[in-house]
Amino acid sequence: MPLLADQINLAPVDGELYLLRGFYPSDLADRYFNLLHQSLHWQSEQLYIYGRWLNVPRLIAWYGDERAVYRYSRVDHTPLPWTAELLALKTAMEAICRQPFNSVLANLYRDGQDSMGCHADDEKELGPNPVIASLSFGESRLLRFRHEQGDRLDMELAHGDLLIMAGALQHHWRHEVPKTRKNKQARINLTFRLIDCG
Ligand SMILES: O=C(O)CCC(=O)C(=O)O
Ligand SMILES: [Mn+2]
Repeated sequence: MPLLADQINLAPVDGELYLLRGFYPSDLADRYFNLLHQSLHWQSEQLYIYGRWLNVPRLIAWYGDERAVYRYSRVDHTPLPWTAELLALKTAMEAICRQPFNSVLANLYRDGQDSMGCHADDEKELGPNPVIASLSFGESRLLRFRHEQGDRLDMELAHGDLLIMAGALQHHWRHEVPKTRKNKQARINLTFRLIDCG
């Protein structure tokens, strides 16, 4: 059964992808962008990839329930306690997705040289078919999906947009935010997740 019956599923095969453009109108999205930009505990991070520690090309911050520790690339990510704004956004995401979330990864892309490599959100603590609610604030950036058979799906995520990934998407599609030579200002993306704390 589709997660959002009143939305078109944009994934042509093997998963569910719903894009709600302007979910937050621009004045409210401006407020969220400014609050999050100023108040989140942005950190640069190193990941162990192909036998080397590399700097991640963006800033990140993890927030969530105390027990919702998320492990990837050999690093345990212990969440900071929810802020008032993140809690308000989480509640809104839970209402639209009709399921709880217990953590959020915040990404800050400072300019067009900040990026996220191709990956699937398929860590086992997210469960087999995770629902992930992804909010974008600030500058627009391209999110590119790549199907295992070669199909490509590009979407420009803009200020206030909400993207929901669900169903089998993470098994068959990977996604990335490529670097760009275009002049880009800062963008914040929040991905709300439900982590199985065991
Ligand atoms: O910045 C985005 O739109 C994507 C973020 C993402 O894929 C992630 O946090 O796992
Ligand atoms: Mn992702």
